[in-house]
Amino acid sequence: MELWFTERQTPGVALSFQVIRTIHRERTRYQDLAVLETRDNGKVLVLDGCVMTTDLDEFVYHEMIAHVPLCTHPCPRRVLVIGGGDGGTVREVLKHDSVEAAVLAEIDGGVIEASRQHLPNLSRSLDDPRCHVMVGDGAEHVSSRPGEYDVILCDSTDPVGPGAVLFSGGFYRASHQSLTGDGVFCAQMESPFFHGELIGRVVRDLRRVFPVVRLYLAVVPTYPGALWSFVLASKKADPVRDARTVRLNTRYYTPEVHRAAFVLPKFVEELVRPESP
Ligand code: AG3
Repeated sequence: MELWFTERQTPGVALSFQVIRTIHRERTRYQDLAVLETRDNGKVLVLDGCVMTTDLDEFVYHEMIAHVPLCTHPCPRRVLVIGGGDGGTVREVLKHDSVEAAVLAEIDGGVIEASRQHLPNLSRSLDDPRCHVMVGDGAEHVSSRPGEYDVILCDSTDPVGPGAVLFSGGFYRASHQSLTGDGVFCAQMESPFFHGELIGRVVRDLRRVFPVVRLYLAVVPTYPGALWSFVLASKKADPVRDARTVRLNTRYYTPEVHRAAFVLPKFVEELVRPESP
């Protein structure tokens, strides 16, 4: 008998994985959490029925959410990761020698625990002496830490449930204040195919706060739409013109991919085009 897990990505689109076994399942304080062993994607972390990461393609997302902003900043020393309790983003952040501290602010301690137990490839980084794990509200954390971080990475879930506040104008203003003078902010921003309006709204909100705001893309086959977006907002450096070439052990990210990721297909470019006055 075959067992399948299906994510209903939209009311009319679904993606299914053949499941070998359920490794872990719990109701955390915040959400329904599952770690599945699948036939073709290896281990899959699922929160509230949504695929967060799979062994097969996690490197794309984690490398792109970390290295694009970290190579944009002239010298990132203090980095905050909001969400990201699986540890994949921190793992990539720590590949940068300049980084002295990677602070993880994850609201759901259950995600950190389950990842430590079942997803060591992602979570090992959380034991690095440069990593400081904090179970708590990332939005609250930035509001109380002015001028503290060089880079803030928002590795959130979809804009529903506990992650919704991380897509709000108030959070972007607080993040701006929590950054140093040449700080860089970056957030995962869903798929242009299904979240075009959200992308447009967030880019407009960020442009009210940051002088440089740009969207970039990567292909994550297990996320809705597969074409995934990230938004980068910066106080000074431009992510294309000023990107540093850093020698990194990666599988997706290269300096060429960094530049190419900012080349937007026309329908995506139209989502973020500033309205003419
Ligand atoms: N965070 C973004 C996952 C969004 C996927 N959405 C969905 N499957 N509906 C991933 C966290 C990985 N560290």
